[in-house]
Order: sequence, then C-alpha cells, then structure tokens
Amino acid sequence: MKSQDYIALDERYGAHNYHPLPVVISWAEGCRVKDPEGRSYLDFLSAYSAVNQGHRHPKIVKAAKDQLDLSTLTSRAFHNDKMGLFLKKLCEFTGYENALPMNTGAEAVETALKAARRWGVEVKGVENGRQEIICVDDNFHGRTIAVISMSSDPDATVNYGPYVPGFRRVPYADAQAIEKAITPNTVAVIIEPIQGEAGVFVPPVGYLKAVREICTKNHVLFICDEIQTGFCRTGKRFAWEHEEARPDIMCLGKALGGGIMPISAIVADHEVMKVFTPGTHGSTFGGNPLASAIGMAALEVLVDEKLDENAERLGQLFRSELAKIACPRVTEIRGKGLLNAVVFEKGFEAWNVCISLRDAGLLAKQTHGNIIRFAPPLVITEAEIKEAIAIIKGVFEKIA
Ligand code: IF1
Repeated sequence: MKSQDYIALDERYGAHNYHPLPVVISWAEGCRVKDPEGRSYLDFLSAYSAVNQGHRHPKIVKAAKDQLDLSTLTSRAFHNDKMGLFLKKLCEFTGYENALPMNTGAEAVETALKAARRWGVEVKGVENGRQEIICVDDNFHGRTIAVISMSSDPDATVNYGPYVPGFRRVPYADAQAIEKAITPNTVAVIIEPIQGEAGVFVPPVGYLKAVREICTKNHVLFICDEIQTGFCRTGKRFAWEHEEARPDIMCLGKALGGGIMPISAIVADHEVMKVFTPGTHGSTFGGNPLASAIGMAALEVLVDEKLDENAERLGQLFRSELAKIACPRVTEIRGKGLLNAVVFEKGFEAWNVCISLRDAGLLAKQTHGNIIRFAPPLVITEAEIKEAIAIIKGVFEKIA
C-alpha cells in the first residue's frame, strides 16, 4: 500500500476530528521517521512532546519487551512488583512525596482538579459544591468534558454543553487578574507554565513566581500542567524550575511514556495527596506493570542522557540560527529549550509552508494558521539541528 491508500482509509473509516498533514509514518527511530515510499524526514513535532527521548529509544524498547515477558496488567485490585519502583523514581525525579498514576494527560488534569476540589473541602474548609478553580484564557489541558469546561477555544467547546461549573477564567500572563479572581471558595489555580496549543506562548519572566506567591498567600493550590512542557522539554526538568515556582500539584503525561504508551500522573506532597482514600479515585490501567517498566526507563533516559542540558544548548542554537534566516513574513521567534515557535504575520497561512517543509524532509505542524511549532525529540544532535536549519532556511527564503 502507498501513502495515499492509508490516507484514504483514515478518511473513509475515521471520524474527521483532525486535519493532518498529508504524510504517513510507517517507521521511526530517534529524530527520523520514514513513509511507506521510503522517504525520510526529521520529526520536528515529537508527537507534541511525547517522544522527548526519541522514537523507539533502545533502552525503553528493551524495558517494554522484557516486561512483556513477565506481566502487563494487574489492575489496582492487586499490587504489582513494578508500580512502587516506578512511583519512587518519579517522586525522586520530580522532588515530590507522592505520585498517582493514570494514563492520558486529560486524566492527569482531571485527577488534579479532583484533588484540589477535595482538598478545598477537607483541608481548606470550603463547602462541597462551592469550590472554585481559576484557569486562564487560551489554555489547553485536554479533551474531557470537565477539562474543556475550562477552555476559551470555540473549536474545543462548541455544542458540548452543559459545561462543568466551578471554573473562573482570567487572562494568561496577568498575575493580578488571578489575585482579583480569588474568593474564599477558591481552591486552586491551574496554568501551563508555557502555553503549548496557544502557540508556544512564553509568559513574561516573574509570572510563575508571582502566581506561586499569590497562591501561597491565599491558601490556594498552584497546579502546573507540565504535560507538554515537562521532562526536559524546555531545558529544565520542568518549566516551573526556570522561576523556582514549585507547584503544589504537577500534571504529567506525554514523555513519561517514552513515546511508547500513554502514561500520566500527578505528583504532590502528602498534605495534598492524602485526600485520596480507597475508592475515591482510580483507573483500570493506571500504574500497570508494563507502563511502570516503561516509565522507569523513560525517566532513566532523561537523566542518563542529560536531555535537559541538550534541550537548553540546542534550543539556544536553534533559535539563534532561525533568527539569521531572512523571511520578512516572520514576526517573532519564541520558545524555551526545544519547545519553539515561529510566528508569521497575522492572516498568513502556514499550512503551505509545512507542506514545503515536508517536501524538503522536515515534519512540523502549524497552529492557529500563522504559527509553526518546532519541537524535535530532545536526543537530537547539533548536526541534526544544522540539517534542520538548512531545510527551514531553504523553505523560508522562498516565501514571497
Ligand atoms: C490533541 C494541542 C499540543 C497538553 C497539555 C494536557 C493535554 C495536552 C498542556 C492532554 C495535550 C495534545 C493533545 C493533542 C494535540 C496536543 C496539543 F495542540 F492539542 F494542544 F500538544 F499542543 N495538557 N496536548 O498539551 O493530554 O489527554 O492528549 O494525553 O488533542 O490532538 P492527552
């Protein structure tokens, strides 16, 4: 079968809830992917930061294969011999006392919201049913009904009502707006430390720290959604570390699964995590031995290969090389570590640029029409960054 045939199958049998770039990936390794025709591409999306360790990292693949020969799924009705080791490693990696494993990012966010609501009643003393959580404009935290109830994006929300109450939304990158929205019933503030879907929007320096301080002062939990920004993507293990704005709860996902399977979690200290008691939350698959073995290997690769340092160094190089490319339609280059975006002038349609990049051997996706996200696996080398820059230069310089 050819690429066209696979695309036709998706179109015929799938729900049309996506508009993918017309390219089919049938093989992947490290930063490279290939299509059925054998054409090779540099992957500059990394499955939206889920393959920070690179495609099919040998250490993670080995952990998965080894575990497949032992046990894969036990449910939480029984203990298994991998979950505790995984959670210990995750706590040590993140610096938190406890972790609660789930599967997808949206589930981790749901878990954080549930933790905050319960904490609000049981620790803060808010009446049940009156808990309020503050979120921000242009957030992206996932696709479930509760999570889209925080969204300001019509695409994500239209005709999905009734929405879940208990959220107050304020502008992003405005700490004062958060402080003003706090009431005695506020239990938490949830933000992405860098907004991914909003187009890799980096808030001004000091914002995260200010939000942390406001939350502390008002006895409100600070929840950081690090699902996309976490696990070394921005040059630190977690993006809040750029300002030492340690959250009370972190939502984790994507790269925790090493690009192999969906693995998510929240981490928090006991003071928050203690609100969960037997029967009050859970998941059939969360913490399963296969996921735990993979998650452990995924964390080890981040540490062993110093992927935070690699992301920081090569991110600087990437942005400085991008800045040298002459393209009058580009208005901004922004990002941290290897989470970057090129912003074209308003109204510019970047889809065709992504097609040209594909034809030149690099895969990237536009967002909001005029923004292209560049986020390669963190195992990328300096030579591969330079190769990518040459491709991007060739395409950008031809833009009229
Ligand atoms: C899609 C976006 C990125 C996330 C943050 C939670 C989740 C995500 C900060 C939910 C997921 C994904 C979802 C994916 C595309 C992608 C995305 F463009 F939609 F917004 F990365 F920027 N918090 N982001 O970024 O995690 O439940 O999906 O595991 O929906 O197509 P999930």
